Amino acid sequence: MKIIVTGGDGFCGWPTALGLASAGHSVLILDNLTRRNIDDEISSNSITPIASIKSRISEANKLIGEINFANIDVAANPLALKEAIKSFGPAAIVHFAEQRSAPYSMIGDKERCYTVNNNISSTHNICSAIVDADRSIHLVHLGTMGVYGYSDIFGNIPEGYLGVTINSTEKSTEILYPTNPGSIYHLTKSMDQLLFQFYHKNWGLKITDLHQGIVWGTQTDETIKSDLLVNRFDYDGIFGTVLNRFIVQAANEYPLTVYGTGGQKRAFIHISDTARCIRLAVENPASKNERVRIFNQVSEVHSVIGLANLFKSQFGCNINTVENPRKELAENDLVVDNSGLKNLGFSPILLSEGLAQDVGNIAKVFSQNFNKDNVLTSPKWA
Ligand code: USQ
Repeated sequence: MKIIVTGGDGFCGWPTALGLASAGHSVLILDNLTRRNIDDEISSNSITPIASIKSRISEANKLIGEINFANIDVAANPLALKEAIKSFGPAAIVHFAEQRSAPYSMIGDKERCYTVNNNISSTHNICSAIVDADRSIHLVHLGTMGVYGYSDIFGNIPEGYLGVTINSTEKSTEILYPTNPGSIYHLTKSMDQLLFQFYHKNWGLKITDLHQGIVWGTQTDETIKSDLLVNRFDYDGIFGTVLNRFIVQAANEYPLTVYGTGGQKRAFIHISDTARCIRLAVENPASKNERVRIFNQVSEVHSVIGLANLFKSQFGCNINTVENPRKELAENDLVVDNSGLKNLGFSPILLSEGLAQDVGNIAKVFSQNFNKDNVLTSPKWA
């Protein structure tokens, strides 16, 4: 199958693109390399040294499969996007081309505007281009669990749609789950959902929206094959996510940074499972008449303090409880339905299996790139 991966140079996009190529698909990555530029802007670095896109692509064609690249800004250049879609002729487009950091989106006016303009335009430009290019293209979008908020106010989190009974008619129906974003970034993913609903209603676009939890780990079966294919691994206070930060902190004997009480429960998924789930969604497309298909792309739920205590007992780490820079519930319960992807064959990697190995790898190979000045750099939500 021919597949376009927008944002295919990023943390989730790159291993996904490799996974699809390895499975025999022909992949075209569209990316403007903005994530690399943001590293310079915020004086941060991936702890793993990532190769240039040119080296990545050339090595991937030698070792993995058919994979090409075009430097296109999907948000700013809708004409180039449409031309690329028309000339490549994909059966599916996997859309990662969004600014994905909640803290980055809360730094200030410039970052709020960039996140909204970039994320909403990229999603809209892709939907609009599909209408003109070929309406049979299946769009697979990487959404986030954060669109739901993280409370149990409506019970367990369903897959996108909430069953309700209308007071005035006493009729039961399902509505798009009421969003409760906790950052400008999460707000853009909530807004994406309305774009999908409209493009599906009006033009019948086939869309799968994957509400993913927090990704951990860094390497997949493909990225591990060569230094030139290695995935990025963020640990800073802006792009590093909690479990990966704990992995890097443990490897560098840095006290684990628990925000607030650590009572926040979140859903997690390993990076290899991100790539596998996207492949499952692509190879089992939503049908034309189905509503926008929404799956929760998650493996397991942990509290932040639970993770910190696990690391403490396994690796003897110290825990540093710091003031929470975010406005979020101090504690929450979270139970998530992930039956959609499981019904397609998803069998999650759980934390205990890969954890020690990941910590060991980082400790051995990449520790010299750790800069402790980049750890407590989150902006405040206030
Ligand atoms: N946290 C800590 N210590 C840290 C870092 C974070 O206690 O050093 C806490 C935060 O306060 C928060 C939780 O850990 O309660 C998760 O924070 P995070 O930075 O790991 O994740 P988040 O900002 O929610 O965003 C990440 C990705 C985003 C994705 C989202 C999935 O950056 O792209 O959509 O995870 S989810 O969280 O399920 O919405």
